[in-house]
Amino acid sequence: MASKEEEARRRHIRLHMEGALTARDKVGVQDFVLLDAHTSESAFVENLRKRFSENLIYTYIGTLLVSVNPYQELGLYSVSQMELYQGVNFFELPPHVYAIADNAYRVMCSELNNHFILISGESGAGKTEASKKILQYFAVMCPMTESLQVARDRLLLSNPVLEAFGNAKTLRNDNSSRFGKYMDIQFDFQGVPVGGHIISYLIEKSRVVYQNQGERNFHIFYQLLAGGEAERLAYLGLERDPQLYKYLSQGRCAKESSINDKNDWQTVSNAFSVIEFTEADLENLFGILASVLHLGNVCFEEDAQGCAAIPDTHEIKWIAKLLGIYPSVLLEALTHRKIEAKTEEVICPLSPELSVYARDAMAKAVYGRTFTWLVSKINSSLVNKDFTRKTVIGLLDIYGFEVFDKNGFEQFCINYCNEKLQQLLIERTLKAEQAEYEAEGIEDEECIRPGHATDLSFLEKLEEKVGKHAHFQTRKLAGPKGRKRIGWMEFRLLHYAGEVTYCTKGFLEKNNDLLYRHLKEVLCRSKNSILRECFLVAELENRRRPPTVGTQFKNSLSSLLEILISKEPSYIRCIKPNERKEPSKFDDLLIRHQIKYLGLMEHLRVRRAGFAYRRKYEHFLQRYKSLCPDTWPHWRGPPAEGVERLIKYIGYKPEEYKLGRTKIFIRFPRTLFATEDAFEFSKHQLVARIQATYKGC
Ligand code: AOV
Ligand code: MG
Repeated sequence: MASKEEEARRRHIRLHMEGALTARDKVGVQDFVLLDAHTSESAFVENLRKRFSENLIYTYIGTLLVSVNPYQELGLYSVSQMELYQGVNFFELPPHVYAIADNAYRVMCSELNNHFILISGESGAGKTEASKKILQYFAVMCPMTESLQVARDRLLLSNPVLEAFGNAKTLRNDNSSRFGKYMDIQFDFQGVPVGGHIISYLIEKSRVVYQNQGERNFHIFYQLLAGGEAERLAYLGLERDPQLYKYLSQGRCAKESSINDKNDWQTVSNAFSVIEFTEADLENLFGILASVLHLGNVCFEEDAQGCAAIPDTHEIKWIAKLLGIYPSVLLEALTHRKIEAKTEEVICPLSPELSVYARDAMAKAVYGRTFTWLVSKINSSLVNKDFTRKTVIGLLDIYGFEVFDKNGFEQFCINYCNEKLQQLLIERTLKAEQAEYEAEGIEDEECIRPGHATDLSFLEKLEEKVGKHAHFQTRKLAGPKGRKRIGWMEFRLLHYAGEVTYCTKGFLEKNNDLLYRHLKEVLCRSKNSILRECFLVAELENRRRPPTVGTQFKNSLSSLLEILISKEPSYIRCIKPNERKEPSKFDDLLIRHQIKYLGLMEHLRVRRAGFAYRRKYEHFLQRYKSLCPDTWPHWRGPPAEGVERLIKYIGYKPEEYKLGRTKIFIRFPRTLFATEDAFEFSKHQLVARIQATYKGC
């Protein structure tokens, strides 16, 4: 870095440190560990509020980052900001999501291990935005070769494509992730990003056919209609107006002022070309989207025998054309069901209600599997076979905990997933703390015991209960006096993030996710090459029932936890400041509730009880060796001894630190701040100042 920039950086750091120590009354403290010893929840909220009102949305608890969604652009994410955070220790600059990214990256490079960054918080709290900022940080700041620029661009552009197909406007968030996403960013041994891999979790298929009032279908449908070229729409048989499509208009907010579908279409189209989608791929893909829209407009009537009939076959013809199937075959499959008797197949007509069910099941299956296809298509463009020795940083951005007036199977799965991740975090932070002290030979005198983690083993109870009671959806539970009573078809769960009452209507159906065999056969024979990859004939030959959606989801989450457990964690906890998606509005109650269920007070206590900061001897010595004549300019002996000599010289008191096997543990941040402060001054002033600092104490 040029010396001028270095100077500016140091000035920034100084200002900040002074700020951290003196101006806390105005802007709060940047690390909750710096608050007074017995911090109450109110003091915690107050600190967040002070910072939020100064547009300081980030605060640490040690190395965990708390982020409050500002709902406005604050100019925090420029390249010059990224440069500022490169290679800087946590406490040297104001908290930032870039510091988390940079720290994981540097540890990965020096220790050649794998990492993950877990971003959690409720719907609309800012998880997806944080994950995008982290990805951008790596894309801009990591070393790059010309040949790998394409890999980098594909990594970045996978985001708008997946968001278009997997995000939607909900009541909680205008860009709500309706699928879970785990993305590994792969680096070679020099720290160059060379490729990636994405795993998606349970896309909310039901949204394709039904949206609540005030919500929309997946963005891509509206983008295609708003931005698609006129010839493309004509080829697909589509009109521009989303109100014409039943699957797009039930939520009565197809046109949403905060969303620019036309612009987003441009971004997505550009991303498609960088991720190597051919024109044929796109034709097939949009053919599928259009056929879903046509399918939604297929209406059924009851004939004289009470069976379903399709009076207007206009839409059927479009679907048949776009999917490369015979209209008559599709028409029969939507209105009849094949039942296999011992030796023969019997074709039974469906009632209009069952035909609607079959139609919606087809739309959901087609969209859901196409989404999976899309993820694997992106993955194949992110594969880089030329690099074998890779380390990864995984980014986990999953749908946040959500509670609506009516909560169904989708909320049950989403909230279950959040529960699992919460449990992981609590166990990992508490246990990791304990394990590190043990590994470093440091006695744990205070209150950190892994037993605390089991306080949150609520999930096992939930699994036990739900698993054993096959008919739990019909349980009639009466709520205690004064609380909302639980209806006949409802059950209530006490989640870590609050109580949720679930309505079991549709649970079984969604869990079984049945697509009639007749329709499956039609889709297997489709000439649309994406569908042919999604619906394999082999599936028809397999007579065994596929596992339920719930079971599949549970299994995929178990594998996710295994992936995470093998990696070094970093945590970002996102907080939603208000329910109205408004800037500068700090809703105390709402925030207090999140602090509670995110376990932030617990986390702070653990951090406080232990040692706020820890550094490897080599790193500590490298940074501060200029503070002691014995270690400056070179220390030839073991780093641990060098550090001991150094801290004796500058006058650390015994209660301020502990020396482990490979690291120094510093109990109070102020010790580190003072050391860092000292580091700022010239050599001449140095000794006098340090001695004064510590003698005066
Ligand atoms: P989520 O991922 O946590 O919700 P998002 O990351 O989509 O939430 O954030 C919701 C909205 O808040 C974004 O669309 C932005 O308008 C705004 N926002 C979030 N973070 C920032 C930020 N750092 N700066 C400015 N605006 C921000 V969900 O996917 O619904 O669980 O399922
Ligand atoms: Mg999201």
